[in-house]
Amino acid sequence: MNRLSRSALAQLPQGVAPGYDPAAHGVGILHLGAGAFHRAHQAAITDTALAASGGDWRIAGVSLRSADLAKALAPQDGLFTLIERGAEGDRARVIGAIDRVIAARGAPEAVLGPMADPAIRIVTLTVTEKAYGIDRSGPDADPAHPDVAADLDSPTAPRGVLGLLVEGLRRRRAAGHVPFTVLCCDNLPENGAMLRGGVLGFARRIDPGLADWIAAEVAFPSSMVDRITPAATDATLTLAARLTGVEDAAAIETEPFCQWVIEDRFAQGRPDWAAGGAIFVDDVAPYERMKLRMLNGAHSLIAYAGFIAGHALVRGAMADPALSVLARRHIAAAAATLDPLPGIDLDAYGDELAARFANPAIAHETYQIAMDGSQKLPQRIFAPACDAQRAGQDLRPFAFATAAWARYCMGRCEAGAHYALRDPREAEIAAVVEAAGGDAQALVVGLLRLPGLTPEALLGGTFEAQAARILRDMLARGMVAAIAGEAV
Ligand code: CS2
Repeated sequence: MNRLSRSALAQLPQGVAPGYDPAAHGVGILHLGAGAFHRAHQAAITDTALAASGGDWRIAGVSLRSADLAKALAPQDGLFTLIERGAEGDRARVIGAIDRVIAARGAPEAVLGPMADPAIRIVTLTVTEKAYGIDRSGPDADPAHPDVAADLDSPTAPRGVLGLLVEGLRRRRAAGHVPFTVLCCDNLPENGAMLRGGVLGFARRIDPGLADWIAAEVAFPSSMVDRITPAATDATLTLAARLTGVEDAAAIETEPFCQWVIEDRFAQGRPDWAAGGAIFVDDVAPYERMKLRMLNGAHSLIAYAGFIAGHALVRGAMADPALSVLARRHIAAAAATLDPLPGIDLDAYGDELAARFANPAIAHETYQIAMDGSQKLPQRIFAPACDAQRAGQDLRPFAFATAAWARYCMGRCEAGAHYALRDPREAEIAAVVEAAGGDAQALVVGLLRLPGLTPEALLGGTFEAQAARILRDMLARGMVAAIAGEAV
């Protein structure tokens, strides 16, 4: 079987190849974090935009950690297969929007070169919540984050996100070029303002004049991104080969649903992303809140409660009647904390979420979503819990999700097997678990008091007491019984 590449495009089945000639379009976007999510979302939408309206808007991707993707895509001319898997079956398309992927680890110049090039008009990011090194209370750069600390010591050879952006912008300014627009596409609240705060805080520590220039000249629009994309497996590659007739070492699979809501503040233009379904609005924050609280909040509940109850996959957790009742209860409680959004029916959105979680074609691991809880719970669970408390609404769904996270933080299954927590605050969490010695109250109190984690308003009151009681029940009866008891 031939390997996917530009010369193999002609042999693809009807409708699978990009609807344009990739080689005819230059690169205008540098993307940090070229993982499966970016390729299923922004790259796919950019691909549609290029087919509809053209432009020099192809993407140079950057892998900050591993070189695997760069190696897989190089012989494929950046092409890869995206398989959309839904009730109507599987649909493959080859995406031509990525020009190449750069392996950045130990090679900052490979990223800083393109960043300094005025052809790059937008830098986009999906690097996960923990990679930024932002102190959210500012927002400011967090000098205790390992990448930020290393890059403040050596700002012209950075390895982290803030360091790379600031050095890239410094070079643009030094060369007299206009800066690129910075578009954050991670699941963080007010993600544009958050990243701006981190970048300015970093720049201010090394060069206040540069910080002032960035503050005045660089746009940081916010965006809300959504597409459930599990990690690819060997089965993904086999399916891609069956659907396209060519071999692809970088194929990925995703759900049919795709949403991108963006603030339209691009200093030097942008692709026609609306042609690919993106929505442009003046203020993304309410859309972000909806998605973070309803989708991601319920996802985290399902991940923690489901994982401990023995469900490896989200769809399996949704097939458990009691857990699916709790997922729907959570979605409804999250929706109740939101202001009405013009053009959006929150009930219908919630129903659609439950159906997406249950998609039988998508094998999304609860363990994958459970990762990095300390980075996710504030915007997914604690922020809506604060609003619910203020409005006198039921806190129990949020307390249940928090108790499930605390149970997960214990690091062992009910049968006794240990698993890795995979959280950047793992050492602090382990110390709290150790000190609590199996006492539910001590564990909840200790975890919620990790510095900077939980809003003051949630400490020492009903929310904390409820979470502790629920955790005690989970430990006494086991997660399956606790879920069943909660769902009646
Ligand atoms: C998930 C998200 O892993 C997680 O934490 O909740 O990656 C989720 O699948 C996406 O945000 C969906 O758009």
